[in-house]
Amino acid sequence: MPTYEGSLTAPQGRFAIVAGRFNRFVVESLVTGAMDGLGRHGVATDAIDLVWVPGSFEIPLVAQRLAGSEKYAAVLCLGAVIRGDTTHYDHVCAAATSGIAQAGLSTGVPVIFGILTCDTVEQALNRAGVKGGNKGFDAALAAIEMTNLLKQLP
Ligand code: INI
Repeated sequence: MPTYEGSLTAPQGRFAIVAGRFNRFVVESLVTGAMDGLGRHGVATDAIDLVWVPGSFEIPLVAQRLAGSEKYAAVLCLGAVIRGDTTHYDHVCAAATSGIAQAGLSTGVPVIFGILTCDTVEQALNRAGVKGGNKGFDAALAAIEMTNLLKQLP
């Protein structure tokens, strides 16, 4: 039975990180984790471009532009949406989630969802390197794996 699974060996090409500045103290740790994950798997620092946008809502537009530019093997989207007193959280989460999925589907380039959607700041920090791993690091591995997988598929 032919079975396909992307390796974690650094592929050729450049990687882009699109990071939402909102809750920057959390997102900076995600960016550090993503750089660490890419670097530990053989991606050179000068093969990574970092783009900051105001918040998670703005990530899909830039991710789609970069993914469609034919300059990047994959695009990593990093942000932190933390619930407040209103329904704003739900709208930002919905737009970011569907927009990021759409950016990948419309371009055929892996566009990785590394956005934390949390009820509390503590939950977010725990997923940005404090207790529960680092979702930026995880996003880096997903980007490498998906890039390699798409190259292998018939
Ligand atoms: N953006 C985030 O990335 N995280 C949040 O928690 C957040 N909250 O809660 O408001 C947030 N809002 C800003 C939004 O992403 C846009 O930048 C803004 O609405 C301008 O379009």
